[in-house]
Amino acid sequence: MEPEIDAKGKETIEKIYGIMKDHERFIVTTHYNIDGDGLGSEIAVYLLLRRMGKKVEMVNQDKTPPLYRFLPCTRLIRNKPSESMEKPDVCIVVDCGNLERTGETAAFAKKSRVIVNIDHHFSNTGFGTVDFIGDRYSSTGEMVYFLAARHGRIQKKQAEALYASIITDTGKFVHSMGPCTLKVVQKLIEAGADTEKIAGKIYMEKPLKSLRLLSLALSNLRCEKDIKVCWMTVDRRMYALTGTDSSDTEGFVEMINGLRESRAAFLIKDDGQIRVSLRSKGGYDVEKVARKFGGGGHKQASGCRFPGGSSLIEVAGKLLEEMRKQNGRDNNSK
Ligand SMILES: [Mn+2]
Repeated sequence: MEPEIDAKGKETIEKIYGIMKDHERFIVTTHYNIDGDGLGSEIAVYLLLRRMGKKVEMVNQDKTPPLYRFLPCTRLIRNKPSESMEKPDVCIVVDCGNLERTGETAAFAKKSRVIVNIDHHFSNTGFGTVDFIGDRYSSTGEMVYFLAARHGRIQKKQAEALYASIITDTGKFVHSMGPCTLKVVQKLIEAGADTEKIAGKIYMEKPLKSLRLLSLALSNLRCEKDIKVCWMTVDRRMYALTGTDSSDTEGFVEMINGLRESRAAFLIKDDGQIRVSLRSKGGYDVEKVARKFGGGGHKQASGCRFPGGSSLIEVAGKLLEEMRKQNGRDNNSK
């Protein structure tokens, strides 16, 4: 059974594929704070353009997190385009709700003649010349699958990049599962994706120091029983004591959201910059909470930032206040 896409999606894929055929020089990019979905989607689009014989560069503001460096072609990613690519014909932006999410790469995107925006964030601003936006998809990777499949058989490397997109953006197939997510996964496996290798690289190679960091963070785990929100903080002292950085907090917030006592959870990280990751089991809309503070994401997984130097307890207080309001609204509407 072929995974199906709605008529509008099909039409958009045709338009994007046409743009790819009709132009020569491309930049592909994703958001800062790179995650598995953004990166996997970016690599799959890059490989597609290469197969089509196009000139293409991957350009990201942020460095690829070490965790994902096993994915194909990550060594080719640049932090700015080469001179000849500063004004590309087309910039393809994946997994970004708005163009600002690409950080410094936005300047090059703006110099391109055409911007193609492929994304599954509900709040996407439609910043592209062509927009393929669909919040029924688990991940941007799932959307890119349809574009890649338009060209013919999916390559093994593309399949592996896209599998990394889907497994990470669904929290290992726990949330955000769309109506054809598993059909797409089936196609990726048929194309040769080594699912055990990918899951193993992403989830089974945690360094010991990250558990030492977790043990420090857990010492200040708090549970707001009245609204069923659990949260904790990781500060600079903890990073220094364990020789870790924010990439070692992978999985922490999911872990506390997994508590029976929580309907939603957040983690506040302070390494000079203050970043918050929020997760929900569905009862809270954490995208709304993050958006209130200039961030965004999805209903069940989102993030935002606060000015460096803010008190972490005050940050928690602000987040909890928003969540209390939401909890109150839900109770009133019942
Ligand atoms: Mn995504």
